[in-house]
Amino acid sequence: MSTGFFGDIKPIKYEGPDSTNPLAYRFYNPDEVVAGKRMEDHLRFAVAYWHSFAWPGGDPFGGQTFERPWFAETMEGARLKADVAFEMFTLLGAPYYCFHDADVRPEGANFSESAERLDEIVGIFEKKQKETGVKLLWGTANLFSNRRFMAGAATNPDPDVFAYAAATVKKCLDVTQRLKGENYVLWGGREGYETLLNTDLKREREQAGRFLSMVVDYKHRIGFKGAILIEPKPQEPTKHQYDYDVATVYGFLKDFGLENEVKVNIEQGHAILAGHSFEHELALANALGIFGSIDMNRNDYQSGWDTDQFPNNVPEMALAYYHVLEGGGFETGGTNFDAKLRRQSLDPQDLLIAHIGGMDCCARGLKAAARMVEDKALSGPLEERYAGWNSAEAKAMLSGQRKLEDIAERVVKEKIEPRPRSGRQEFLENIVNRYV
Ligand code: XUL
Ligand code: CO
Repeated sequence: MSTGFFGDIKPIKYEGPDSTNPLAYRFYNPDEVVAGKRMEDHLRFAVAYWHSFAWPGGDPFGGQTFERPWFAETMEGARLKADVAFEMFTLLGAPYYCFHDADVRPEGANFSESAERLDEIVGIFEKKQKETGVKLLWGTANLFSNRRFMAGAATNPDPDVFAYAAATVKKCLDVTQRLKGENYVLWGGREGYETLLNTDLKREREQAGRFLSMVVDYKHRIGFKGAILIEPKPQEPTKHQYDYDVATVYGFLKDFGLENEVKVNIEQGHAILAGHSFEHELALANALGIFGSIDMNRNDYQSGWDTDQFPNNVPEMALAYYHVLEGGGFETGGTNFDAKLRRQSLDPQDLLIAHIGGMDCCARGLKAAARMVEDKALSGPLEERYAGWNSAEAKAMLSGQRKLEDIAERVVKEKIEPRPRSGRQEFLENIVNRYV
């Protein structure tokens, strides 16, 4: 039985690029085959429970703007929220969703009560997943909203907080497994510091390493098949976060011997906050062999914080999916809309329209990316640029067969004078623009 929250709306359908219906897909056509795979199977869209159903519309200067019938922090509210959430997943035809423990159940009086409440809601999710076919892309623990985590979770100076965080992650991993979640995400929202004056960096880093090692160990012991993903972010809410960007996370994983165990969930807005582009983070994760999943959204380029807007820039999406495809596409990962409405977008329909626009934009990006891959539009010129390295002598330099003095001798003997070649940036930019 419908909750009536979205009114009399039929499931959103693909109507093609010429449709002017705001409640239809113009580019996302789940069954359309792109580069040998259905679009739905490429993109693996997920709706984020927190932004769409738990966030009240507040900002630093004002509180709740959204009025939702489930906003009272009660179990009754949590059950209604679950009903509406699955209604929306179904209306959109979104194959996946993601959630934190705190998004789906009200906090209990103690750890055990919170856990019991989570179990009850997870029981509801289990039933609804079966009924609707919607699946869990990833589960995660909220280790940043409650005041107990104000000085960090795993990196807290208080070992009781470390313990509470460990118990929480164990619980969340258990329910993620129960719901057949395909990944488990750790975003270290408060794993960082406000000031170095009260922070022992070395100690906190060791704590984070121990914590993650225990999570990986537990995952194997319960036979969780999904991937463990770290989501990098450089700052906000803390002044400095330890999982700064993909490169920093990789160094951390190497240090604790976890580089083959943990991958990354890369978010567009976090990449921008770190002073990178989204495609930089994706390309680097591919190069390091730790690409896992993406949190899709958009940051306002004029404001220096994480605005979590819905994506609407097709050329950017095209380059993002280009790297996803070049890396072989998603395995357990997918496209999670870690995006929220603007706080003036009050209507239930706004939730649908935002996701429709985001999904269409990703679909256009994917299609452009697939054609670029197929035509070797960028990989062709790239191969050509590095072709010099195919010679026997060049290979010998890289494989350790030459010493510095051998190379120096050859430069003199063969009178080597490098001749610079154009990097052809504008030529390549024009190629990309032909595809979008
Ligand atoms: C915060 C953020 C989180 C994570 C999950 O910036 O991206 O929502 O995706 O904890
Ligand atoms: Co995110």
